Amino acid sequence: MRHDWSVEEVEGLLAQPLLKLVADAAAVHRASFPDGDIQLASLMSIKTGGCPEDCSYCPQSAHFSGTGVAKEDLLSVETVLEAARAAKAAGASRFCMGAAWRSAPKGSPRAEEQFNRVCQMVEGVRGLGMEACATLGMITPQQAQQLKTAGLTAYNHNLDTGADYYEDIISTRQYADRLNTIENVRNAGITVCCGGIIGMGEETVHRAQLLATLANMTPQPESVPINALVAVEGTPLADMPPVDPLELVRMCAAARIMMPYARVRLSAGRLRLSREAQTLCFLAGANSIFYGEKLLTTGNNELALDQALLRDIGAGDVRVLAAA
Ligand code: SAM
Ligand code: DTB
Ligand code: SF4
Repeated sequence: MRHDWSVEEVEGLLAQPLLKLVADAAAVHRASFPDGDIQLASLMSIKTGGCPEDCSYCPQSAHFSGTGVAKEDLLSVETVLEAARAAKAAGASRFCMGAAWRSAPKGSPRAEEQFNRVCQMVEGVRGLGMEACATLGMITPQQAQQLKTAGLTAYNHNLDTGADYYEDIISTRQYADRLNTIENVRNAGITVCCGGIIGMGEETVHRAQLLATLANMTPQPESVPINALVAVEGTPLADMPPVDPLELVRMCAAARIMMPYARVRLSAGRLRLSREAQTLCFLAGANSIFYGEKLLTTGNNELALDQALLRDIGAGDVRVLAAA
């Protein structure tokens, strides 16, 4: 495992002939994940819309009107646990909870109640025997510790793109803010889930910067979500052309080669991929998906179709899928 990737080197990796890139990635994948299982992670928006950040890709930002996403309150613990039980019954092993916050609530009695409620959700999900992940925006070292105490398995905080393209996408926070929260998560002993998005108009060099930043972290993130932009009407990126699925294959392959032991998650944008394109991503080293018919506010692949695909390629826990 290396932590000294240069951006030029990663650009070279991404530009390799596709079949060589995929073959190299598949070899790394087989060596570090001999079982070849695919993790099923279920995602739920526990607090939707009205976010003060201006991330250009996001339908939940309060800066963009007309995305069709209304601001809602934090859900109740019971509503979330009901969804977690259903996700478990369908075969998911990880339950991820997302909130449209700039930072996790703190500093007032109402904020404390909300944060404690999230901790109760985490405890409840762990009580079901599932892994629990949360993505709540920026968190302090103390909040990270509280989440750890509640049993949180992983915290998701994406870098989204390369440092040089970041300010083209988000103006309300800086790359350094992201890195700071990731450090707080790491120091609390929670595993790090950190990845990005392609298809936002970035160049290959920005993708290479993102991958180099992730792989050069010590330790590397335990999960790396690779998202393809879901272009939502009303957001500044609404008119971006869809990414070529083969670009996603390249990102998965490079992530796998650079981060041999990470769960590389084929994340948003999977709805647009054929079964064959998804299979190529799995061959290239992706070994986790968001499983469930909704991401946060947009749609995701049908459960029955995912179950059929996993059966047909012989991945996933067939007994769990058969029972679902
Ligand atoms: N507000 C928190 C934050 O930004 O960290 C947590 C929720 S936020 C929706 C989680 C991640 O979802 C973002 O960092 C981004 O990578 C991804 N995301 C959001 N909207 C997306 C879109 N339209 N297409 C692809 N990925 C998206
Ligand atoms: C991640 O990397 N992708 C997920 C999860 N982590 C939180 C979110 C995707 C959101 C897609 C747009 C939506 O449904 O709102
Ligand atoms: Fe808010 Fe997260 Fe959406 Fe950015 S990505 S606007 S921080 S919910």
